[in-house]
Amino acid sequence: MLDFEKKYRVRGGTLLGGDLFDFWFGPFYVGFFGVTTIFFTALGTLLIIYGAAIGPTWNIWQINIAPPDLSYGLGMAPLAEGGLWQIITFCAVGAFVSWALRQAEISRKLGMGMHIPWAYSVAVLAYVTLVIIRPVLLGAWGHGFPYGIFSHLDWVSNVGYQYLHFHYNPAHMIAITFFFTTCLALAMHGSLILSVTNPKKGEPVKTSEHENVFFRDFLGYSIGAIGIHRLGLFLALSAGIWSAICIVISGPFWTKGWPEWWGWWLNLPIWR
Ligand code: UQ2
Repeated sequence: MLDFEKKYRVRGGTLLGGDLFDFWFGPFYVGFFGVTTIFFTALGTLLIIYGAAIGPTWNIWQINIAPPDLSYGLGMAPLAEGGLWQIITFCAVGAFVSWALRQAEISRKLGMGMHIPWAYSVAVLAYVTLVIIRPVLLGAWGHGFPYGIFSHLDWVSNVGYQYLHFHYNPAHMIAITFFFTTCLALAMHGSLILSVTNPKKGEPVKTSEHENVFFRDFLGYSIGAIGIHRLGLFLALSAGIWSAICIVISGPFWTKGWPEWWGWWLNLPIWR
């Protein structure tokens, strides 16, 4: 234990299990949700390995665990016919939700806000949208994506072509813009922090005043030390939320090609 850790290793703040799992394993907080995270992760991983073992290849790029055929609808399928995919998906969601709740328990212990579990939940939402929400709205688990390195890339490509040109999806455009802007903001922030903490040899580390002055000289505006973190969180969460939106509307809301959606613009009476 590092000397300052003693102060922060406090009892309580648990959501479930009371004091039962309120202890540490080495540097790791355990908690009820630490136990459930390990359980779902171990079971899911073993099922993936089993799925690979009954499959045709051990080539890491080609291993594929596919969802059931569309004909199974929202029912259960035999293990080798997509049933494994269904149980693995259940384990994944169980592990992700457990992880978010473990973050919430640790945040409560430390008297912090719930920003971290909520932010992580947005990433989980994007996954849940792909493998649960959209398949349920479309009426078949077979609409989920397959678990495999190349197979999931093929799925993305095929679903993209199903809508003729996915880049015309306006929510996809917004999501991409948020991903790129997140990268820009993190590049600006990371480079600024490394700059002030790595001065010339013999010079002292620079302060937040230097950070503000750099951007006021450079752009005429500084968003501030807390501001850049709020902006970064907003940009990153927006990227995840618009990703979930862009895929959930493809099929359940819009079944034609996305280029055609822009007909609303070309059909405006102003062009007549
Ligand atoms: C800043 C600031 C930081 C930063 C950064 C800025 C002292 C340590 C990167 C500059 C950020 C600006 C001007 C906003 C850019 C807007 C977008 C949409 C990318 O001012 O305060 O704190 O890290």
